[in-house]
This record gives sequence, C-alpha cells and structure tokens, in this order.
Amino acid sequence: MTATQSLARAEPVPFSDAERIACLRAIERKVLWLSAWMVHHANHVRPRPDGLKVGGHQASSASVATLMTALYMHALRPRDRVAVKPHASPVFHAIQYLLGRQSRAMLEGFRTMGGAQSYPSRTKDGDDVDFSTGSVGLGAAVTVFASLTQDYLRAREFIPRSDTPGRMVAVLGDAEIDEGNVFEALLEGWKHDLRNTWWIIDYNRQSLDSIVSDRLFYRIERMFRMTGWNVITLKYGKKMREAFALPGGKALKRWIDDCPNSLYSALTFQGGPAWRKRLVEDLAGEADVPALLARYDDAALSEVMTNLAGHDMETVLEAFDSVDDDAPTCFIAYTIKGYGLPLAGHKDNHAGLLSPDQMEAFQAGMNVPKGAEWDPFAGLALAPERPKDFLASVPFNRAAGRRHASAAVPVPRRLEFRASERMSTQEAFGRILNDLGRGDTALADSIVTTSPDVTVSTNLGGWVNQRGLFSRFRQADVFRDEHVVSAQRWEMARSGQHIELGIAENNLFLLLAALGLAGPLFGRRLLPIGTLYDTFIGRGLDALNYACYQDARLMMVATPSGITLAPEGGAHQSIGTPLIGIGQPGLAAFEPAFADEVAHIMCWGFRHMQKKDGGSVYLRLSSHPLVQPERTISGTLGDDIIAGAYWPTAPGDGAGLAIVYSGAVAGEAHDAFDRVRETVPDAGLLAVTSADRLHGGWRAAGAGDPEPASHIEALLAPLAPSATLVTVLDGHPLTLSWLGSVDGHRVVPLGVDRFGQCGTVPGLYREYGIDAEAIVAACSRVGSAG
Ligand SMILES: Cc1ncc(C[n+]2csc(CCOP(=O)(O)OP(=O)(O)O)c2C)c(N)n1
Ligand SMILES: [Mg+2]
Repeated sequence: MTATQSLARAEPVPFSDAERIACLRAIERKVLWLSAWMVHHANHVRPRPDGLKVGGHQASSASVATLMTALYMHALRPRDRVAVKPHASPVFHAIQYLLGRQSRAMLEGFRTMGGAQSYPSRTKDGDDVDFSTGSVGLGAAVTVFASLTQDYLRAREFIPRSDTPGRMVAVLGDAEIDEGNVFEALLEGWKHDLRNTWWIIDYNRQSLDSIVSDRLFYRIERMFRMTGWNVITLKYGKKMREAFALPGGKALKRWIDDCPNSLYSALTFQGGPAWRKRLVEDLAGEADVPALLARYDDAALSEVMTNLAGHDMETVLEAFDSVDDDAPTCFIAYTIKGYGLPLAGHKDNHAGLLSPDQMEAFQAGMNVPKGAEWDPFAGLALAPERPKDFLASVPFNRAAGRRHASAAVPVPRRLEFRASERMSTQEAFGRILNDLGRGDTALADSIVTTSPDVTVSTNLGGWVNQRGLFSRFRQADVFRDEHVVSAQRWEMARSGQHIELGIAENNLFLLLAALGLAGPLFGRRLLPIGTLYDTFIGRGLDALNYACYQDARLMMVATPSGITLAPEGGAHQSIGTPLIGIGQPGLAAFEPAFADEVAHIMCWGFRHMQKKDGGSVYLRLSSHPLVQPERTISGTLGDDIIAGAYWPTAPGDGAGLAIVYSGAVAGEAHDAFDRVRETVPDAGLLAVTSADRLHGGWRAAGAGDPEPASHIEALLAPLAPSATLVTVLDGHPLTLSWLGSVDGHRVVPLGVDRFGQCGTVPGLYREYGIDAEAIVAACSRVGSAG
C-alpha cells in the first residue's frame, strides 16, 4: 500500500488558490524527484545481474513534470483519457504513485519483468494507463479516434448524452509531430468535426539526436489552426514576464525570441555565467540592459532565462483553465529537456543519466533524506498534511475505477446469408454483412464498420445501404435526391454505422483501435470491422501492431489479396501478409477458401473479440470466385476450421502424399488432387483455413513433444513418416512450409515470392507455379505421383 492510498478517495478539502499553487508546486517537485530517482534506482541502486545499463529517460521526464502535474492534479476529470508520451513513463508512474494507484514495488521494479513499464502500457501496467504509447506519433493520434468513438457512442445513445463528455488528451513530445500519421489524423479529425481533444506538446525543441529546427513550429501551429484547432502557446514564465517589464526588458525579450534553439539549449546547459557573458556581448548597445542583468546573480539569471512557461505552474494552470469550449485545443508549451537536472539543455541528454555524484547533489538540493527516497512527502517545504489532503481532493482521483466492464453482445450460432453456386470469399463477406444489416439483432447494432475509401470495392456497400454512414450532422445523399441511379446510398446521420475514412491506413487501424477499446474506455462494447486491400496492411502495420498491443478488439477484412488481383498488377498484389498473420500477436489470422467458411469464422470471430483471453481477427479474402461445396458446417468440421485445418479428403493410413492448400487456390488444389489420385489413390487433401492458429496450436502443445497433442499433429498422424506434403497458397510459401517440421515430412512449398505483374488469374497462377499443373508436377517430382 502506498502512503496516500488510504486518503485517495476521502472527502475533498477546500484550498485557497495560493494553497493550491503551493501544493501543486510541491507535488511537481516530488514528481520530478521520483521520476529521476526511479531511473537512477534502476541503473545504480538495484542489483543488475547482467551488469547492463537499464536506461530510462530522466531528461524527457523532467521536461514534462510541471505539465503532467498540472494536468493530472488539477485539470483532468475521471472521464478524461490520456495518452502520455512514451518517455514520460517515469513521470506517469510517479503521479499514479502519489495518487495511490501505483505501488512502490512497481516503481522499484521499473523496467523489470512485471514492474512498471518503460513506456506506459494498457495491458502490462497496473496503474490505469488509458492508451499505450511507445511508437511515437500513434499515442497522440489515437486520441482523435477515441474522441470520434465517444461521439459515435453518444450519438447512438450507447452512453448517456446527458453525461459531460470526456476529454481525450495527448501529452506528446515535439518530435512526434514529425510522424506523418499525426498529420493524417489531424486531417481526418477535421472531416469528422473533432472535439473534446487536447494535445499538450512538450516543446523542448529537442528530439533524440539533436535540437529541432527553429522555424518548423510556426508551420506546425498553422497546420493545427488550418484543421480547426485552437492553439495556445505557452512561452514565457512569470519570472521572464516580470523581467521583460523592467527597463531593458524589451531588448531581453527580443533577444530570447531571436535566439536559435540550439544556442538557447547550449546556454541552458552551461548555466548563469554563460548566459551573462553572451547577453553582455549581444546586448552591448542596449542602455538599460547592464542594470537589468545586475539585478540577478548567476543562479537567478539562469533561473530567469530558463523560466519557460511549460515549467511555470501558474501559467500552465491558467492556460488549462482558460479552455471552456469543446474545440480541439493544442497547447504548445515551451520547456527545457532535463529541466531542473544537470542534464538540462544538453543535446545528448535523451538517454543521458545522472551520475551517482550528480544524483547525490540533486538529492541534497531536493532535501530528500537518505533512506526516504520513495517517501511521497519527504523534503517538501510544506507540512505533509497539506499535500496529502490536496492529493485526496484531486478531481481525477474521485472515481474508484476507470476501466469499465461492458455487457456481452450475443452472437447467434450461425450467420445466414444468400449463397451462390459460385462465389468469392469477398462476395460472401459482403452478403453476410448485408444480411446482418437487414436484420434486427443486438449483434448488428453493435457492429460498426470503417474503411479508408475502399468501402464499395471491398463489398461493404450492401451493409452501408442498410445501416448508413455515421456523421454527427445529417448530410443528404445528393445523387439520390437528384434521382441519379446508383447502387450505393451515401446518406450520413447520427444513426449511421459506417465511418468512412480518407485513404490513410494508419487512421484505419487507429480508429479500429479506439473502437475496439470502446468497452473498457467508455463502457459500451462495439464490434468494429475494418476493410482494406490486403497489400495495404503494410502501410498501416505499426498502427495495427499498436492496436493489438493495447488489446483492442477488431476484425480486419483484407481483400482482395494475392495475385488473384491479376489485372491490377504487382503494386496491389500482396505476398507477405500471411506471414504478418502468423507473426502478429493478438490477431487470429484466417484465409478461408469458401463462403461457408467465411460465415463460420466471422461468427466465431465475433465471440473471440469479446472473450477475456480472445483477441482480434484477420480475414484474408479474395475476389476470385470458386464453385462452392455442398455441405453444412457443424461439429468437428466447424471446430477444425477454427483450429486451422481440415481434410476435405483424408489420406489413407500410411499414405505417402498430401496436397495442402490455403485460400483461393482451393480450385487448383482440388483439380490437381483429382489428377494425382489416379496414381496415388490414398493421397490426402488438406485445407488450411488458418496457418496462424494451426501453428499457434502446435506451439502451445509443446511442438515436438512425443504425444500428438495439437490439431496439426493429429491431422498428419495417418501419413507415412516418409510422406511428402505439397503446400500451395497465393502468398509467401513460408506460410505453410513449416508443416514439414511437425512430423518430419518432406515439403515442396509452392507459393508467390516475387513481385507480381498484370495478367489473368490462370496466366499468373501458371507463371508463379501455383496452378493445377504446377501442383501435379510438384507431386510427380517427388516420385509419388505420375
Ligand atoms: C516510431 C518511432 N521511431 C523512433 C523512436 C525512437 N525515439 C524515441 S524518443 C524519440 C525522439 C523523441 O523526441 P520528442 O518526441 O521530442 O520527446 P522528448 O524526449 O524530447 O520529450 C525517438 C526518435 C520511437 N520511439 N518511435
Ligand atoms: Mg522533444
């Protein structure tokens, strides 16, 4: 239990403004101390059996100690949600510790397995992280989509409209703005009339390697305004402003405004004498400046010159309090990286650590007695009761828990749809959703779809016709009103269930991440489905990884895929995506061949997305039509499809050959199989619906254990030890070639491992060696078939 835990939810105690500021200043100091100590402890105090540096970011943390203290201890309300810049993790954990939501043991275990995480993590940290961060730019952008998610839930009355909406807040490093995904999010936010979003930019003008360009932020400020944001720039602290008001102050202000970032940083690092020398030189012609400078000793001069607004509690509080509307607001807060530490301003301070000697001096300056390093109140200028009472009154801390449970959405046993004799998996997906959209079920109500400008071409059109597009403001379908014939209705309303995005796959995955966290963040579960062309997963892959890392639950339908896009050419034909499906944790990847498999997998998927130990789902589909089997999926076949594979034709006992296929090449595999069986009558044909789950099941059962415990081991058991597996898919052959390791069978892996090109499907299948001829030839080559 932490020192403040018992007080955390006590009755609020009133404070005068002056007392409030005094408490906040004391807490800010403690936050700075704890964040620096946490990193120091990890690197210099805690035993390190491997002797390696643990790391941590003291300078990045010091940069935001004031901003984050003002935010959490003053501005935030329990319904607000925050993405904290990755390298401020020590500050975040220190604040949670003071609020009684984090234990000392976790801080002592910073960056150890099971301890407080290097970068805030929703899934691995126990102290109420709203959004994970780590890959810069994504944490900021996800707040835009969380706000859109909140608007969606309110518009559909899934959460009460009478509740004050939460603010989606990002505390971000200035270098994060360099990430292109940030701009993509700003533009998309503008389209959806973004509101209730705050971005607080820690403008320390330093990134990892160096000092960032001076003029850049003038452009960036304009970019925010252009996309509908208010911008509040926090530049000068109170002491600076007082100095500017004195005789000679105007010249001093001009000098600061003109000072290049790199010079400012270098002087900050060097301290008072360097400031004085430079100012005396540069302002030699200014009559009042010598007297102005003479007012300050070196330490005081350094304090004035580094008194940027981002370190001035009162200025920050005033700025936060000045916002009384729901317009998206960006605070550009001037700060110094490493402020208050001997690392301040040095361009190499990103991964810099205080030496033990520096730490000792810092500890003395902080009045923290030896042995009281973790004490939340040691060394503060105030009597401990005041900050204690203050912490107990913090508005953000009034809610006991901020992670919501939400009711499960019932999923029927099977999904019905209008089947055709010959159809593609993409068509099947479209019809399943279309039929769901027609019905009146809790499942259909909870589904929300989204697509980056490929709604119609991924067969979502039918669903959108049924359920409409989402917008907070009604927008007519002009073509329809003008009686222009179109298969597609394009009307927008609050009741719409499709969120149309511009072409930016990062935005797609960030929106899916936010929608997929609607349950824990807002208390109403949604089942988001996003569609895109399979190959463009690569474009948004980091955001997809980010969604999975946060355990957001989504269904990604990637279609069309592979060289079945034949005439579209190599730029659109995906090759490596099945390997992403296998390699991405938190994502169950499927590549069905037939329509009934799609329905069965989606049905399972909606349940999987809701299970505690479930996850997200990836369907790799194709526009290549196939003749459909006549069957009803149930029982073992259904289980096998989900486990990853089934035998359309089982091999004879001791058979020497099996053809193994995945996805749209099913037709070729079946054709080849019919021919091969003329010479190898006991050969088997194996359909792999999920190489990912098949492989996962094998690993989970202890791959290689003598007992055939996994699904794939059981499936392959009838084959002779010397049997050959000819594997084939419209994707990278590695996806299936691991099957040879399961029982030591020889594998002939067919697939695509060169960039594609334009052509017909049969032509390309021939060219890339995945047509029936090639499969038969592979079987013959190993001497098992003629
Ligand atoms: C996508 C991505 N690329 C690279 C990194 C490595 N990296 C970590 S912090 C950082 C720069 C951070 O600068 P800034 O955002 O200004 O944060 P500060 O530490 O200055 O507060 C970089 C490049 C990362 N975390 N994510
Ligand atoms: Mg920076």
